[in-house]
Order: sequence, then structure tokens, then C-alpha cells
Amino acid sequence: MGLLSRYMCERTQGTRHAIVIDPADQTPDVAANRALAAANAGSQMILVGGSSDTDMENVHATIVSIKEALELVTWASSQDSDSDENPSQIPIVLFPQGAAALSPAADGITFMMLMNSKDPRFLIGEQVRGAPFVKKSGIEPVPMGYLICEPGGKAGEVGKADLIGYDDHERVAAYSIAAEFLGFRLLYLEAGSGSQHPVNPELIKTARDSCELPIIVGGGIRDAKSARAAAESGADWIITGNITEEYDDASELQAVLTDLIEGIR
Ligand code: 1GP
Repeated sequence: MGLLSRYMCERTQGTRHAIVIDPADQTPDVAANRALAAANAGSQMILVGGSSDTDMENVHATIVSIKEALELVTWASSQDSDSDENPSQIPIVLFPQGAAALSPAADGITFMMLMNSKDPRFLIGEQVRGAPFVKKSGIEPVPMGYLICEPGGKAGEVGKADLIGYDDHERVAAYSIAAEFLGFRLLYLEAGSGSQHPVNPELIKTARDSCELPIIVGGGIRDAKSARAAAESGADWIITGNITEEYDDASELQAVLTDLIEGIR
């Protein structure tokens, strides 16, 4: 297992928080400021990707910009012996819509199968298309099962997902077991970015009880309360995207994320 897989799949660290930055929604500079605010608030990973309008160019520019900003802060904090911030340890990980939105500058990639897609493109097609690039660039692939639950949002539409129903415990359990049997290292339960409600916490519990895989949960989590509900149900990672884009002021964003992250610890 590579370094990034070990970092992402460690289950003994309690619930951790990551942000997802969509390069289609912001300039690389804005993305870097938001990533910095998240790092300072205690986020432990930056995912980069989106369901549409991302390409090699905007993904790469965004990752390079975030990387430079985090490195600069690392340098500054290394000059200050009292500081315990070390954002350089926060990995920047591709969370791609497909093989046409990758970058060699990332630390790794969630190499995923949208398990409940009805389209072979998202089950195996994009993976085959992107695998040579990942191999050549040397970025670490972290095998991940990706399951889209109701309401599903754009990710559900674009990915042609046969959505997991709000209360469909039987199906989520079966997929969780299959994800483990297929050798994935992580299982991501997605409600869709900007969704009206997050994944049902009871469904998270079922997934957690059905397999040994670390569980990532995202979509529609906009406050400390829903983040805590997901954490208490067994989520190892909580992902937020949209709330990151609601604040142009970095200190305001940092305060909101700090509150959310404290809620899941
Ligand atoms: C995207 O689940 C994440 O995969 C983020 O969702 O934008 O609703 O936080 P939100």
C-alpha cells in the first residue's frame, strides 16, 4: 500500500474533514485561497474535481496553484518554531469526472468505480482510458468504490446512477460488501453536490457495519450538525464542497470550517 492509501485509509484517526475544489467553479487563485483557509481550519485533504466542465488544463492549473500556496505557508510556518501548522502534509488528490480531467501534479487520485452507474463508461471505461496516464505520471491511485445515493444531484445525472434510495439498507449493504470483495480501499457515499439533504445517517451506519472499508461521505453537508450526524454514524471522512464556495472572505470561510471540523472531532 502506498503512502497516500495508508493516510486515507487509516481508520483509527477519528473522523477527518476534506474539501472538494471544483476547478470549473473558481479561478486557480481563488481555489488556492480557499484551500489555505481549509488547511488552517484543520482540513486534512484537498480533493480536486467536479461532475462537469473540468479538463486537463483547469484541473492542472488549480492543483499547481493550491500546491504553491500550501508550500508557501509551510515555509513560513517552518520559520516559526511555535507554529504547529503543517499544511504541506495535506495531500492534494484528484477526484475526477473522468480520464480527461487529470494532472501529474496531484499527490494521488481516487481511482474509482461508480458502482451503481448504468453506464459501462463509469464502471470501467474511463478507468481504462485514464490508467496509462496515472501510471506514467506516477501519482498514486487509491482504489475506491463510489456510490451515489438519493437525491444524487448532478453527479447522479452525469454518472447515470441507479440511485440508492434514502432507506435502502439492503442495497447499500450489498454494495459495501461487493466493494470490499472487489478490493477497493475506500467506499464513498455521495448524495450529490449541493443536495437538499445529505446521505441518510442510518445508511452510513449500515455501510459501516457491512464492510471493513473506511467510509467517505459527502454531498449536502453544510453545517456542523449534519457533519456530526455523519461522523457519529461512522463516516471516516466528511467532504464539503459547496460551503467552501459561499465565502469569498478567507477568514470567514476558515471560521465556518473550524466550527464544522470541531463538530466532528
Ligand atoms: C462532492 O460530495 C461532495 O462530491 C460535496 O458536496 O458540495 O454539497 O458539499 P457539497
